[in-house]
Amino acid sequence: MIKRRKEHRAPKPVFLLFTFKDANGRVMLLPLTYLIGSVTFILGLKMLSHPDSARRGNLIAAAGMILAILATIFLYRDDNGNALGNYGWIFGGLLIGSVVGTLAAKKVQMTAMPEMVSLFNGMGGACAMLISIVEYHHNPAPSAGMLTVIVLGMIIGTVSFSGSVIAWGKLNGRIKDKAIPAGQTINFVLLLALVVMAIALISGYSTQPALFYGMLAIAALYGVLFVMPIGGADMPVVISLLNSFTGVAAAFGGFLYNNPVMLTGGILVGSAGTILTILMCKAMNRSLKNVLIGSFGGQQSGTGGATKEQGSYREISLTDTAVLMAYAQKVMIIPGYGLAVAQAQHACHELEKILEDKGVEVSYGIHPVAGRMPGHMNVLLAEADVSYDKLKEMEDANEEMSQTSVVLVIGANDVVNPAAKEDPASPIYGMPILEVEKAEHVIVNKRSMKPGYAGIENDLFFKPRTSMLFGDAKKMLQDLVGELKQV
Ligand code: TAP
Repeated sequence: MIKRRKEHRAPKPVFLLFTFKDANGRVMLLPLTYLIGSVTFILGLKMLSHPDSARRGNLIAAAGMILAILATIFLYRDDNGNALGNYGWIFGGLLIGSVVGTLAAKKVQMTAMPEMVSLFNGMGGACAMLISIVEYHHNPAPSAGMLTVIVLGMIIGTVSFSGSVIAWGKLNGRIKDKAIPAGQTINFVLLLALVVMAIALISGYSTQPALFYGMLAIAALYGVLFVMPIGGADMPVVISLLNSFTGVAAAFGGFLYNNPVMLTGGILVGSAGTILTILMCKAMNRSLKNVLIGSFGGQQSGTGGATKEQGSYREISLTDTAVLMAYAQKVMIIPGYGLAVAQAQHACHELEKILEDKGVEVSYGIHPVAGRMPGHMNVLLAEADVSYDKLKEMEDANEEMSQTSVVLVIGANDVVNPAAKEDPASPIYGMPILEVEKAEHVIVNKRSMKPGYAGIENDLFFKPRTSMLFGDAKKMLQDLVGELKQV
């Protein structure tokens, strides 16, 4: 039987929750573990910003969270001194969640990581939604402040849940991009309805539960319609935005339960997600305003084929590539999604080492949205032990481009497409790119002339300094290393 709390305690100011002694001067362990949880979460987040420390940071933050969860389960006491109880339900849920999460994370391919992140993020939104529903029913006469927190947590959590599920479906191809006729107007009307209904409920104008559940349904619909038309190169922005929504919704949960670790975690996820959203917007040249009203370029993702007559392209052999690189002074490697698909990161590191043995200076030009998730290329190359110092951010890489003898583009397409600078009609126009065409020689490795994620053809392949080296990235790199051993 699930025990229910009959009465809700009045919310206390959050800063009081870190008080470590009770009225009798006894040390209270629970706030102490919350402080440890919060500190480890902040430390972990900080460590995630560098590939060398990221794995450790993740483990430290996870350990702190486990401590906070276990402490809540065993040390929490309500105002009447009662423990949480319901241990069967709690540990049943924990067990199922842990098994499903562990299996999913172990099984997932690197290329499917964004989908999984999106789905897990949606689960966070669903939790925030459920917390709000439960607390709505546990509080027969909530104050306006508490109702505001419940309603906001419910709306934001629900939008994040339904939006993330749609994003997950779109990333794995189950749901196609769909333009919604008058979508912006519909979204605006839905938002307006949510605001009016929230005011009616919070002000006490109406106390009907139907109003609460009506808002929940509208928020779910808004999440679907908000993400549905977004496609192509704009997807990462939406995912990080939904991530920040989940963080904010969780922070509202922290307010409800006077739980500082939930509040800290929620605020950190919310603010980190917002910062990432802004950075992504900048990297993809989308304004945040457009993101918020669900009005993106909405390009078809990876479905189109080359349509415009471009003229001819030049092919280069593996042997010529090896010679060109062996005698180059400076080589810059531009990794893209294809490198991840081919799992060619180790072969790429081999190429770097053999070139350096021949006295060639090697670096990597990293575009912020290369691949399919933020930091994708950094993670991939770190996995192959490529030194972090060799990775150049886009701006620095572009500065060096004109002094680079050979640029080797491996499985990258959109992030080196000059249409972003040159063609105002292009859907990716305005997106900053790696300006590889400024290098002395550009060699592009991919399997065919097919477009990349944005579904548009690439003028770079037809430029006079560009040569195409067709083939799977891993096989090409292994063969190239073999050739270089002969040079
Ligand atoms: P893409 O533009 O997607 O191009 C990847 C290229 O790799 C394709 O043209 C493909 O051509 C080639 N390829 C695939 N498998 C290969 C293999 N085994 N060996 C060699 N080449 C292979 O990638 P990008 O330049 O990295 O750009 C990323 C795109 O994804 C951007 O549009 C970005 O906005 C979008 N996006 C990014 C993110 C984040 S946060 N990074 C998330 C979602 C979407 P072939 O088929 O001819 O081989």
